[in-house]
Amino acid sequence: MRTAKFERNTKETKIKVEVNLDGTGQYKIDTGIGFLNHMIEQLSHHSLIDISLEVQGDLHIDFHHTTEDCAIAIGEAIKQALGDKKGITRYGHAYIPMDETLTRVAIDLSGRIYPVWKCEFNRDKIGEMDTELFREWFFAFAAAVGCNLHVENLYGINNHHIIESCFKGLARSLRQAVEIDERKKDAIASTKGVL
Ligand SMILES: [Mn+2]
Repeated sequence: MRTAKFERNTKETKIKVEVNLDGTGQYKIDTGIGFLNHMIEQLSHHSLIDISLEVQGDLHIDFHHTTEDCAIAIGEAIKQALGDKKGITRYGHAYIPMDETLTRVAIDLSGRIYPVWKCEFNRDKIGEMDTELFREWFFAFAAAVGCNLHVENLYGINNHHIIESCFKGLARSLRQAVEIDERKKDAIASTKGVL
């Protein structure tokens, strides 16, 4: 089993996270932000990566530090669990419809950091969560994992659907990308020999 535990403590947030890449999508998520919990639960459920996440953040200031630091911690844990990345499929992509909304996500676990974010919201908040923070979450996640991550909402009306389809798209993309390729399980998926 490819697992990792990661702890991150700053004056802004205290975070404990555990992941199992070879899980079944079991989760226990407590960020202190209801809507963010809902999104990270989607990530676990649809990626089949078990995630346990406990966060004490400075929510009395705003949700920024907690949102960004959660993404850093989950990303770090996934990177650790991937180890030398031997045998992984490396690439993944997904088109996720949610009623009127369609979102495309593509990922390359290349070790290089390049987030592309093409999503717009026409509401400032979903639940208590500021919509501008989702971009921060995806950028921080891509940087921590070390990946190219392209997220584009192709069309959509409902802001809850738009962002939920982004998290589900990341989940399904990750599920493919971290999967061990049985035909190449002892090799690194790069002609360079390193990821
Ligand atoms: Mn929902």
